[in-house]
Amino acid sequence: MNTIAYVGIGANLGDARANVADAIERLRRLPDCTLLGASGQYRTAPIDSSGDDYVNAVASISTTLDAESLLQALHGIEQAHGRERPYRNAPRTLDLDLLLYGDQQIASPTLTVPHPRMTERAFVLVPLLALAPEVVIPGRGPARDYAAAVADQGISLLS
Ligand code: PH2
Ligand code: MG
Ligand code: MG
Repeated sequence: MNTIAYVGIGANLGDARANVADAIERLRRLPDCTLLGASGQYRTAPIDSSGDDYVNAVASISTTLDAESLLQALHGIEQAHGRERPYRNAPRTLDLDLLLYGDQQIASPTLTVPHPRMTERAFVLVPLLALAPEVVIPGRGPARDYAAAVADQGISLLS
């Protein structure tokens, strides 16, 4: 069965724009996945994090992978970019977060979907709504209902 999943993409180390673009290409080539779309790239101020401004985007895929397998595939792409985790929310070459997996709500030791903080973050909501204005967050309702509350967070579309 095919499930539509949304992936949050972030980078603020190295050539962040190139890393985000490469991540989207790797998602396109991922086995058992079809890339449906990707937002533009946004420059965003770090939230609960340090270092340079981030580059963020969101991609949508259709996949036959289950959520845990998709998460492993996302970690593989992070590893290909030399992702290191010296401490929580450290600057990173590439971060891929599984935001939404169909209409499922998942709370396992390794995975929480919908992503628990996605409704509080413009760097997720703004690209997500650009890509999928009607998207509904399981258990929380339309994503657009949360946009006003994050309007004060710094974010700008890169050309
Ligand atoms: N990711 C975080 C923490 N803070 N801030 C921005 N602007 N963009 C991110 O992708 C980001 C963050 C944890 O993954
Ligand atoms: Mg993240
Ligand atoms: Mg992550």
